[in-house]
Amino acid sequence: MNRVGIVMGSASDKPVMQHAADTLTGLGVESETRVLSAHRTPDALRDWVVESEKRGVRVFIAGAGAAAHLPGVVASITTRPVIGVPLVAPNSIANGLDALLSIVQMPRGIPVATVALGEAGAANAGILAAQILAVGDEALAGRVRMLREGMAAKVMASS
Ligand code: RP5
Repeated sequence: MNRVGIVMGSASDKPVMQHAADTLTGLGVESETRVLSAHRTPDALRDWVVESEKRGVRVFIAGAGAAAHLPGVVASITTRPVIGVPLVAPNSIANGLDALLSIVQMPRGIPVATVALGEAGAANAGILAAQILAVGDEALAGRVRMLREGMAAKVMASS
């Protein structure tokens, strides 16, 4: 069952958002990915959020650049946790500051957990989604701990 739904505003976002999907795969979490836009395909976006939640999606990851309303709109449709990934659009202002502020400045009552810009943020979104699911899944919690231990071992080996 796909427990995480990943959505992005444009096909041009795919290379960066792939890091979220790959991270989840590495942790043994199945996900599904869609390109849907808050502005260009609002009805299809709503349908996908509602239907994927019914199919078993428990956490959403939404990545967008520029006027990055996608994560906030997803959060307005569902009460599942939504993680927002700011991306650097080709016409970005200040290397993605536009998207970061669009995603982080949600109104009170409709939260989006905002991660860092770009690839690191997309990977962290995958880890954070896994950590949310791991609250009720001890096997997954163990895999997240192993990921941490692997990172620590790499750091120690590099000194
Ligand atoms: C956003 O605008 C997308 O998420 C993308 O990051 C940016 C540019 O999209 P395209 O014009 O390349 O489709 O909606």
